[in-house]
Amino acid sequence: MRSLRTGSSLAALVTGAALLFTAPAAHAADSPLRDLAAARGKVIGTAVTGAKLTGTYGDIAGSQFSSLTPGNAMKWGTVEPTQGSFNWTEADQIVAFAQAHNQQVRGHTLVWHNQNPSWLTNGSWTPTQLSGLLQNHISTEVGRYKGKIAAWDVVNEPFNEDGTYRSTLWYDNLGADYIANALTWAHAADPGAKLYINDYNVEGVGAKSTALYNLVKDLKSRGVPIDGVGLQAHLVLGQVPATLQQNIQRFADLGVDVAITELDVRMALPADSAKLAQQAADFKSVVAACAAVTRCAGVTVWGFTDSDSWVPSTFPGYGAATPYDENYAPKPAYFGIAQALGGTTTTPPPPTGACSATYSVTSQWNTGFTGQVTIACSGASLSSWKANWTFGAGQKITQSWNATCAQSGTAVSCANAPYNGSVPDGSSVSFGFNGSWSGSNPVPTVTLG
Ligand code: G2I
Repeated sequence: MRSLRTGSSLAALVTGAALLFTAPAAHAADSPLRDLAAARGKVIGTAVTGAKLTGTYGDIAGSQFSSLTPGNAMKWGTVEPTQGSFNWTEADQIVAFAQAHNQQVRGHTLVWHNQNPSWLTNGSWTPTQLSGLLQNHISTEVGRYKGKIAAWDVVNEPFNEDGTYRSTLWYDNLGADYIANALTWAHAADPGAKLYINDYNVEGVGAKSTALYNLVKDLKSRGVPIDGVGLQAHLVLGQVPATLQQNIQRFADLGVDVAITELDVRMALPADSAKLAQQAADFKSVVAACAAVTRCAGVTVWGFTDSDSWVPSTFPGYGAATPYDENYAPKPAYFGIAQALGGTTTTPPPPTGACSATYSVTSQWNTGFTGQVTIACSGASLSSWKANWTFGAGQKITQSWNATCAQSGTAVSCANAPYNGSVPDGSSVSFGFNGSWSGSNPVPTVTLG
């Protein structure tokens, strides 16, 4: 029973699962990732979308991670869409959520060539004006969150692949010193925040990471406030650079912190068990490389669920790049991270000879929510089904689809629709519902009958 009980600590956060026929070993992680990371003095973070921070997404973001990075909410184009007119709504929301969950915030990002407001990119500015705009932007944003941001990605993606400076609005008009100035202005606005330069394809030793290394060395020798480098780590399956740990170590030896800031590992779709196992090994080796170097502060994943990842829209045909699947079930990659942080649990074997039901809250608002139950069979099959559960906090089903649901008091029973009673071996069916809630909306355990 021990494995089932320890499994429930994670499962209760994520899903309610019930098994018919044979119970598989439910080797979910024994501790949340954030506790495993904290025990090693590391931070484990995720990029988030503010509007999604409710229901199961909010539960996982708040319980598994010790740091949040706003995926888009703090970018210049988001916070100042019209010159002088600010929208801090999503950024404030994420910072408040983080504080409520005792999490750090990684501010992202102040100086970049993407996602700038059109008034800025379409304007024609003298270098002096542009420099003034940048200083004002940094002072305003860093000042607003003074004391609330652990680390800022001050400058994002300044280099080309060959290690030369990228031609941008900033470099072309202000020269390379836009970087030193941005760091200096950020430090003035919040002397307590750690200030980073962040880039991609700088994970292994190479021309681009060496350019970053030389820049940091130069900045330090000039007394410019630079605390760390962010290695984004948008990786391709099976391609973790062999020199990752060595590269982290050389920055540490230079006297700066290192963070893995945007880890994901994309694969050609569809995913299969071999690819997911390779992905677990990749996540594990990246986290292990950070864990091995004292000055590596931690690892942030760029979205924790495949339903909230930039990959599929940017790389058509690729995806499944994060540690949780689209239904918020932890993937082998989740367990790879846990293992690298000293967790002792292993990847759960797929259920054998069983059909199981998994409940998740896919969205939630002030009085209502949408839920989904997926019934999956492996080594077994069903020709009809009923999913039953008890609502523990007064929730009421108001509408359902792909099943006929009845509620009597707290007891809910949903029977298959005429067209989806059959669940062959190796397949799954899902149904959805809307419900009302107040106070809390805990995830129930579903039994099949
Ligand atoms: O591109 C991946 C990341 C590379 N490093 C810097 C990160 O800031 C960057 O994040 C991504 C976001 O995850 C995406 O969500 O940056 C993209 C833009 O370069 C973001 O994509 C944008 C879409 O392009 C917009 O169409 C969309 O309106 O996200 C916006 C908000 O969903």
